[in-house]
Amino acid sequence: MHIPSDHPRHRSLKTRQMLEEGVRNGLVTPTGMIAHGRGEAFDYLLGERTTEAAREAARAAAAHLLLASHPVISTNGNSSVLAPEGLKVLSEAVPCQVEVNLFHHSEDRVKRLVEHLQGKGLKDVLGTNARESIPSLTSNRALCERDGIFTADVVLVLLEDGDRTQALRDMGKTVLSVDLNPLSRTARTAHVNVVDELSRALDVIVEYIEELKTCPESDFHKIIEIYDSETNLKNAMNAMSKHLQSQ
Ligand code: PTJ
Repeated sequence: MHIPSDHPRHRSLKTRQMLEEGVRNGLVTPTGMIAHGRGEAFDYLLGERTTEAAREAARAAAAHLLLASHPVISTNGNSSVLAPEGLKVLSEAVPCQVEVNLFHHSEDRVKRLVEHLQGKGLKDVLGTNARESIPSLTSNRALCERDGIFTADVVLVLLEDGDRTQALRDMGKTVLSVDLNPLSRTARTAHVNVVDELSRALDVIVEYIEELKTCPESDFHKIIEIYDSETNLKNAMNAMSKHLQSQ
């Protein structure tokens, strides 16, 4: 369907179209549409902009990624279809691996997503050799690659509300996440959660990666030390509340 470029919700409608196509191509799970609707609602509350709180979280996430010895970006159906360019730029900027990890898991879908990302120019995409399992998780999200998420020291989790973040933390890993919902289990459990729309969040993290690369490593430690996740999530909720009151 043609979406006029002057439509006030052009971007949002195009994004929905991408997800719809993703479902048709077997990349996105049908419930990915529901997850996206939840995200859109929170983005509306935010005013569809990157807040100061999100920038602060993105800076802390960048510092963690630069200090990591084995960072991995975990991507699912929605994030792989919504932001392949962002994933490519970030994975090259750090640099780090990208691993396809699915809740609604099937080998066929993992393979399709790995090929989709490779087609977008990503090089080091894992997921098809998921023979390890994250302890204490009963869902298929536990499946991961030995040379990827299983042995990573820092994992960036994109768009999920569940129990994997706690399980990854229990394995001693640092968990970073992007989730527009500041109340989600993932957002509240991660060491750093960026409350922002995925593509915007990846852009800002990359911006900070490039900026911090010119700084001494001691600066990364300082950024991480002063970062307080609970306060950041409260600031994100305050930004939503202020935006609502300004309407
Ligand atoms: O591809 P699969 O099988 O791994 O499934 C992926 C989905 C996304 C369907 C699955 O992880 C899921 O059901 O997710 P949840 O539990 O609905 O959580 C998704 C979270 O991401 C919610 O808290 C949403 O607010 C948030 N979200 C959705 N879209 C965006 C987003 N956050 C940032 N940017 C978005 N575009």
